Amino acid sequence: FLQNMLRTEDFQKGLCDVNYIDRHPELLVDPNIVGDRGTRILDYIGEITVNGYANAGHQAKPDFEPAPRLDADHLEAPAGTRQLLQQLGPEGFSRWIQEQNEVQVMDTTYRDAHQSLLATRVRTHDIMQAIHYTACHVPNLYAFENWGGATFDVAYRFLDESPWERLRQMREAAPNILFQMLTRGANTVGYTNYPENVVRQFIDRAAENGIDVFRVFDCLNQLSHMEVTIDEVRKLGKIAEATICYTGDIMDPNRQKYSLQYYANLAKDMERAGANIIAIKDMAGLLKPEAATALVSTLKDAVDLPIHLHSHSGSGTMLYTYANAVNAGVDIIDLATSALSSGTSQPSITAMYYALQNNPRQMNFDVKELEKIDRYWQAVRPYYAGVDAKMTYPNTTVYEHEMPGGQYSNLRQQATAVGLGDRWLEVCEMYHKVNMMFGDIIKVTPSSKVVGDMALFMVQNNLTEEDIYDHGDTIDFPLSVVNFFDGKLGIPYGGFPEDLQKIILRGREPHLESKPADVDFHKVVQEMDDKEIPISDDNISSYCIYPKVFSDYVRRYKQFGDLSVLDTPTFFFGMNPGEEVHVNLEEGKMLLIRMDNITRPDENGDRIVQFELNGMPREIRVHDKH
Ligand code: 3PY
Ligand code: ZN
Repeated sequence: FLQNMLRTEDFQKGLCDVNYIDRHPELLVDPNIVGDRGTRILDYIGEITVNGYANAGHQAKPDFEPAPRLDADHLEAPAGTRQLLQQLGPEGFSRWIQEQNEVQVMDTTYRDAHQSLLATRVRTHDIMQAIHYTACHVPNLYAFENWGGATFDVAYRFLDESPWERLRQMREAAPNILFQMLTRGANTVGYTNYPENVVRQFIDRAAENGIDVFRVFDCLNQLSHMEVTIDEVRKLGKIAEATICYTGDIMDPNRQKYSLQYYANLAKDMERAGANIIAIKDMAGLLKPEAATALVSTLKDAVDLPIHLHSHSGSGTMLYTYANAVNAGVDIIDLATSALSSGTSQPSITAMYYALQNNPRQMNFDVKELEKIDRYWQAVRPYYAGVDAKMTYPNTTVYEHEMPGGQYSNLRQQATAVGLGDRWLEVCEMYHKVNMMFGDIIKVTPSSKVVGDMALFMVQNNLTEEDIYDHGDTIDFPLSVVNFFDGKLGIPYGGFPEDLQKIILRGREPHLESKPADVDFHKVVQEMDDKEIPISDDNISSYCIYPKVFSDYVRRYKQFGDLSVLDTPTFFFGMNPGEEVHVNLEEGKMLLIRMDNITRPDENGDRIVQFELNGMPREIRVHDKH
């Protein structure tokens, strides 16, 4: 290192200030650390460069604007809500929230915002460039929503990352602010009901790795499916935020299945079941401004717990809804950095800041810092253009179809994939019809998927509602629909529509839910060992929830090593000839990778990708699949 340093021009000119190393990352390069990790990373870059991400074919890496650096390396995060929770305990902390005049804000940038806009693809690498700075400069945030929901399986499935490792890294960088996760009750972060001991073990691991607040919901608002999680969270001394999923319109006299009274009763039941906070989860963004006033006031009267509002901006009316909720006394609201806000995501944190200016409950943030953080995300969002639905304009048809923010772009992609791109409007209309045929159900993962599957199926096969009733006995319905009517997700409020249930189950009795039996963890460990999967408590949990997805991740990890160290453009696009990238393997261990050339395919279709790795020539052979 010293020899390298003595040779630099800056050093010879005496320019050795505190940013010296930042300007000269190549000084940390040591040819002796290249070894196996370096080779495996080259294997990955070679593969992506030749065959593209997810084998989609080669794509030259676009010329991205560099993201501004959010430098807070020299700062220590000041005490925040996490320390308060440690001092006060869950009950005391829950009272503290209610005593605050200022509305509290949860920042969803690291979870729901990108789940709703960018197919959940935001990588640890990009989060880690922002989180410490945010924790230092916006320390009075109530919480980060940064884990759970779809981030768990997407990390393994599409990003070659461990969600546990992401959580640990975030915890280290932001020790002062509460971390909140989204868990689907008995489905945890999966799509089916898991055995009780799997649910409990998963919650234990999440808490151990850094989660403080568990937002638990059930896709049919069935409290019995949330009780195990609430119980486990309370045992661990963490915060249980029980969730009411909001659907329909409480102000519409023709939609009174889910009435104000229904929501108030549910909140009271949740309080009795041990909830510390009640969340209103408006996953589709259906809560209109006047309805927000009525719902928040009613829930504040119904229970003696903080009320936390979560919504999505699809319709474009959400700042007004949030402002009404704030004026009605809501305790916490969910917002996201502007560049990842609006559309199917949450409203913008800075827009809300100004919307509440001169309101006595305005939050006390340094808005200039929030804007600076946002400039970073403005630069990062284009990395994900391939999955970005760019749904940023208001779309009020959401009041008709009621599709959750996170589902809209996904289902649209699915529709396009099966050739229904130009019939999207019909799919949306059918989604609404199917919901009504199913008896007007709560639609959120995974019940929303059932409605989506049925809507796609009907449009694809040109089936009308009458066709289903007239000759449904000859139709092979999607498996998720059959399982739903079998009671595998539970029983919807008000029960199943019996006629349709008979048709879909071909006249047989529904199996109705039977609780899955506990797994034998010894057997699980044996099975993992047989497959040469490393054993750890976190890995056991991942394997129980996602056996195949997790096994595939382990296989790729063995092939390519830890890919979370790569910058995002390189991860998705590989490298262009002549380009150079730095990869920080760990503190003080850096790879300097230069890509020189790619040869034409030989007679076997193989190409040679020529690199320099820390100054040493390296060649990687890659089969061109295209
Ligand atoms: C999830 O379950 O992942 C959701 O975000 C539901 O809204
Ligand atoms: Zn959401």
